[in-house]
Amino acid sequence: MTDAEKHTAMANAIRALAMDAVQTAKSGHPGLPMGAADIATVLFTRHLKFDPADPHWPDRDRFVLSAGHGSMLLYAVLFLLGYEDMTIEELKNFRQLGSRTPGHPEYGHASGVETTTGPLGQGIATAVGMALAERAMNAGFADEIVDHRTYVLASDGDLMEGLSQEAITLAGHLKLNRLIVLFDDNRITIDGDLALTDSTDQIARFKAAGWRTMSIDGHDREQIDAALEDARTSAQPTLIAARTTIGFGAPTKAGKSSAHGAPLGEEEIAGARKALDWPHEPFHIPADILDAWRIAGLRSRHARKEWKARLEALDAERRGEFERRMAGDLPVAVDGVIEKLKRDLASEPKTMATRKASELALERINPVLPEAIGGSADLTGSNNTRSTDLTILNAEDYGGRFLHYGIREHAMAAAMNGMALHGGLIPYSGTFLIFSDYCRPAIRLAALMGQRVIYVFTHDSIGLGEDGPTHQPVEHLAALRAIPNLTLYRPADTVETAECWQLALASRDGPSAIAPTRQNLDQLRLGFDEHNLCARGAYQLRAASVEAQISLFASGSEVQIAIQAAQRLEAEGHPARVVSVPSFELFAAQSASYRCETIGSAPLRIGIEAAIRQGWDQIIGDGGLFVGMTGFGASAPYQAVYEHFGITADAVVEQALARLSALNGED
Ligand SMILES: Cc1ncc(C[n+]2csc(CCOP(=O)(O)OP(=O)(O)O)c2C)c(N)n1
Repeated sequence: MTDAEKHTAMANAIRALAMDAVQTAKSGHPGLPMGAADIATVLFTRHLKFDPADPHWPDRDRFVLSAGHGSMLLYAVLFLLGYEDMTIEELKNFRQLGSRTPGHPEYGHASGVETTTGPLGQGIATAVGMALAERAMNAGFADEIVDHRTYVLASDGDLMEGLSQEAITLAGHLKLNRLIVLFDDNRITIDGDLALTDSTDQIARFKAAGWRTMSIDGHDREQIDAALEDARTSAQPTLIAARTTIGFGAPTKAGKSSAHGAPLGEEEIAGARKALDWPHEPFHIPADILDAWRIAGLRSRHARKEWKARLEALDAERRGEFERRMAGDLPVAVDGVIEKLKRDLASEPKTMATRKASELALERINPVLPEAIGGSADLTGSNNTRSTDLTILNAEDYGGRFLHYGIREHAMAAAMNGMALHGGLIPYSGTFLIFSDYCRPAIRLAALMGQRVIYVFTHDSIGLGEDGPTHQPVEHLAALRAIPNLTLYRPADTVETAECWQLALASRDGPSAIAPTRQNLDQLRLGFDEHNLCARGAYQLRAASVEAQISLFASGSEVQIAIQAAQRLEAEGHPARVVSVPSFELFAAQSASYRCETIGSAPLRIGIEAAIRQGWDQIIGDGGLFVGMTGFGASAPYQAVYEHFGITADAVVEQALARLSALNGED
């Protein structure tokens, strides 16, 4: 076999596995794997650095299939290269329950799947975070330990999504020259020819964002090889626009949208087998072709062994630090600084906005947590996410630890996913809570992938005041609470804020969102308690003098309203207790007995939160009284807005008394 014939056979192995797996599953996307098979073959057999025997090797190159619908491309390649957990059985079980081969690649299902993709645009933006993490870790540990690249395969759909614009401009600005995007330039989307919907000159677009660009024939192995070689020497991130034919080899469907997302059908597959000169049975790869792939899978074994020797040669402290960070273990000092902060706050209580309290916590945390990379989407001074010790991370200094993401909330959230997935870093960053909507698809993926990403969503309610209803979140707390595996914190004061930070950092298996206020709040927790009371999600902050008639539940800035209301109700002869609820999710995870005890048995339960009621019924019940928002806010100084919407201690007392009378059958 000539080299050219060998390449073609290896690429055809991908094509055959993809069309057969999709046909067997009776669903899936054969078009992209068949079209991009030549690109993948050259990339994985000649350029990508990885070792199937050690899929988590920290210095491996990362490969992100941004066009996640083409998952069979990745699964086929992983099988062919010899990743142990990607067996031929898994390919036969494509898209079946419990398989390692779900419809779209899902992080944690099979080794070699670096991130979950499927929502177009997410992969390329996540990869920006991976490429950034590589540079940040390189700045700390040098070339001998951290020296790899991030490759992306992106489709027309990826590049049409708005998120990709945020991502490519961020990568260009940061000069992430180890990011290489292979664009599967097939000019077909589901609805038909790309000309239906888009006229963008992608080369000009990427150039304008500071990328190096190339255009090649995506079926010419020499051109693919040369472009990838060239990209390695670039001082900028690289776009390789590779013109391909979707469904390459399919006799009537190649080049058409009909190849995109449905089984080709028996007849078409038979025709493709002929056209590709692939006479083999479904799922059968001839030994010589499989051997060629397996040999390619061994390509970087030596490099990995050399890397391991270099790691072992490091002094014990440095090596230990690298291994600790990659394992995601926190330094022991973190708990100590939080405890010290709580002691300081007990001896000198502070009235301040919880966004400021968050900064206070970061001032203590960041010096002992070198893996924390902070940031903000152009609201640094408002989000209070930059502690004084953090220098700027930019193209001139990847060793900085604070990133100005610009007004790119969505890419910020996606890049944080990439950093967390890369390992060695704990990304946190801020914007206004209202703009969590702009981050939401990436937050959802962080939750789905179980990544430790921390969002600081300040300006958490109508309490932000004058900016008005466009900036005042009302449904956002409920919307974030609806995302499984995301923990939302709404701390009530300085002490709770410190505790919420401690919990967010310790949460290794999922993202956290902290929602601090713009406005000042009194410190409510005055004594020192070594326990993290927020860890239980809700706890009694104020007891009633005798058996409570009323239980008041509140989060964040409304806890102080609850306390004032409880004091007045007590004064009027109605014993009232207050429960602070910093996190619904953590409370829901407590034992039934703790939840029962915390909810209590007072005949009247009142929830207070400057947001919509949704979600509160699980605490206050259907018959509970809710003091909050039912619509959008208003622009005015915050005290006036609270007054206007009736979220005050007076209003709570008035409603409580009215409800008590009704409960007691009085008029
Ligand atoms: C955010 C998002 N919107 C819509 C979809 C559904 N979808 C899957 S693939 C695709 C577009 C297909 O075109 P292209 O990206 O060029 O892929 P190709 O046809 O080349 O495989 C769409 C709209 C999606 N996966 N993600």
